[in-house]
Amino acid sequence: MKNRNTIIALAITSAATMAHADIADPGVYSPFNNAQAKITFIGSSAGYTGVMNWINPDISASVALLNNHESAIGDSVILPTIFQAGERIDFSYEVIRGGLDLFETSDAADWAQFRVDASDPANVWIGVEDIRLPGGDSDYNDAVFQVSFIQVVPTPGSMTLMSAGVLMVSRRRR
Ligand SMILES: [Ca+2]
Ligand SMILES: [Ca+2]
Repeated sequence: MKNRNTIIALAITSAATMAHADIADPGVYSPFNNAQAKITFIGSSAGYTGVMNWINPDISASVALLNNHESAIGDSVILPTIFQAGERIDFSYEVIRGGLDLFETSDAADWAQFRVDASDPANVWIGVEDIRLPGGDSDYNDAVFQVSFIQVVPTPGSMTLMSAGVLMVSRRRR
């Protein structure tokens, strides 16, 4: 419990720091080839309820990932796609209870709702302001997520399955 409180405090401090940044493109980019992206819920201090979605360009649709009031801190989702270095990932945040709204990192008109800290490109933080500016209080802690990139073996699906099999075998031996 102490750890969780520390994480929330860090999330809120970090988001507050980010609030002073200028409006910038909140796009997240893979720093690696053959990377998986894991989205982790860091914390929330908000009255409204919202859902973080991944905008999947392959199907032009949003995929719900995490909820700022229902997800537990540390809950994570791995996106079902392998990203190449420099490939952009966009998200949307939909407020589903409170001041209903939808914010997309792919829409410049919504960029002010997001603050991104990519100082560690393999562990990017996204803070959301869930009330459309200038109405919102710009605390950017209404929902905070981390996007972690993990390099995977650069092989076709069969090889990935094989390596997974090897991993299972080695675990059984223990
Ligand atoms: Ca706010
Ligand atoms: Ca807040």
